[in-house]
Amino acid sequence: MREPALTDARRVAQEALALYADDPATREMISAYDRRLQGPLRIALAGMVKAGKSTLLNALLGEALAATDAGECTRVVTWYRRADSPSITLHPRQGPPRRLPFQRDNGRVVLELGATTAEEVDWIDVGWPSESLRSLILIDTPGIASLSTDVSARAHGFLTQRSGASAADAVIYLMRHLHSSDRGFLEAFRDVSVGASLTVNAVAVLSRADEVGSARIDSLVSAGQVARRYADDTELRSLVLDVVPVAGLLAEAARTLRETEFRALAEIAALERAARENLLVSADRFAWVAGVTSLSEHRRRDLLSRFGLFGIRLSAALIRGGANTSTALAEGLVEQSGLHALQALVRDHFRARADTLKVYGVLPGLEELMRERPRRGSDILLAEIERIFATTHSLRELAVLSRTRAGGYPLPAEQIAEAERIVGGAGGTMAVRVGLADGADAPAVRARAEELLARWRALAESPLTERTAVGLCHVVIRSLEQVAAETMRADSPRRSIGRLLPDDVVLPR
Ligand SMILES: Nc1nc2c(ncn2[C@@H]2O[C@H](COP(=O)(O)OP(=O)(O)OP(=O)(O)O)[C@@H](O)[C@H]2O)c(=O)[nH]1
Ligand SMILES: [Mg+2]
Repeated sequence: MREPALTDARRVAQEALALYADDPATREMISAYDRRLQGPLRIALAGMVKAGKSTLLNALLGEALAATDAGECTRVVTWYRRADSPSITLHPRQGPPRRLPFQRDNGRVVLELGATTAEEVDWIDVGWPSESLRSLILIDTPGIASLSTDVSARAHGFLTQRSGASAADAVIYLMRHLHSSDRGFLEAFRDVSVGASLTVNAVAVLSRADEVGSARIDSLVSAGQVARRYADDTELRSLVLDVVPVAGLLAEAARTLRETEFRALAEIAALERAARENLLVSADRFAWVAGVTSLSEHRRRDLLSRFGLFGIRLSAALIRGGANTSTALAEGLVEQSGLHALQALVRDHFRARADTLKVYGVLPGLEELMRERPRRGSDILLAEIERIFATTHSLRELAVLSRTRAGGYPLPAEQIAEAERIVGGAGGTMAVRVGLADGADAPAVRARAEELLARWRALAESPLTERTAVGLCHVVIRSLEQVAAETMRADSPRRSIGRLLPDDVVLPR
């Protein structure tokens, strides 16, 4: 099922191209918007310096491609998109784009900027033959240190650009602790995203989660508690849809685990308990103490940089618990890293709404462009954009969701929570929308939808309901009607009922 608004938005773009046929500069901008509508969803990874963005990008890709730590290329906005063969293009701030030579160092792409400095680069486009990029473009951004530095300002500028044709459709925001700069950044992003505020395209990651509990084996449990506290924080709730803890380093190492690494970790796991615990007391000790294993200091340091002390401890525990192949260990580590939870958020909140998010991002940009350059016929297209926003249900759902998160409706908390779920705030499957377990059968979902419909219709008609809340009720009612109609179509009990929105893309795994 295609999102009808996407077809409408593409038609507006085509008509705008015809309208500005004699103005190449405007046409180029409109074409860029049209490419954004046609292309895969663009997800940017953002956050402060060294939050773990590039590491997490690699974990999502399943390949250690993006450079981490030092180097000029960590200071440039870099796009990773699918291509049949590797190609890297540098887009300078001034002058035409040019192909870049590159080398791989231990898998990672090392870009050779030559005489060009990061400051002179607008962005870098990496085309890579990766299946994980079939449905997504991942955008790595430089760390935001303080807005006074040029690099930070550029990362900030990229992420908060006003409905630009090259903007991201959604953001994964990494934070190690909730810092005031994080709030400032998220607010800026919310304020500029697509005309109205749009919290619904941002999720937060409590990153480097293994470090929360000083690499103790229960670190991720502590990180989970911190993330839940953040997720309930009223201010943060209005900025991001959810907060999940992720140990990106662990996920990256697990998804690129080598057989030799598995054997080294298995050797550590097989040590007698006292010797093992003694070796794993601290990273320094692990690197320095010789003679306990057959591993050279160099190999031990390699393991530390790939897995972290926590990753080594956890691997030993998993191997001792029965993960006796590299595949089993990799699966166990990915599960523990929190990557799956993040992938589920990306699936439910971003991919399931990919078309809607693109339209929500692009139309205000086209609108602004035509308002700045009015000519005969542009008012008709502007009216069409207004009509699309007013009548497209999925766009209205996003607007409602963003407003409920910001506390914008005069209704009790339980009703707000229910409304959020019904418009897709907890994910797009119909069972989840009506508050049942994912996978519930069609008759149960229909019965529950009918029950909720009766309740929300009564609320909409009650003289006690405030006017602003009535608007919310109508959107909720329409969503429930769609759920009920869809369950009618799913007449066979074996046919699973899916999402209200398209979901034909494969998650990076
Ligand atoms: N322990 C631990 N270290 C991590 C994790 N993720 C990243 N790191 C380390 O943190 C450092 C920075 O990681 P990057 O992925 O380069 O961080 P970044 O946010 O891309 O950094 P900039 O682009 O320079 O802002 C590296 O040394 C990583 O190995 C993690 O989950 N756990
Ligand atoms: Mg980086």
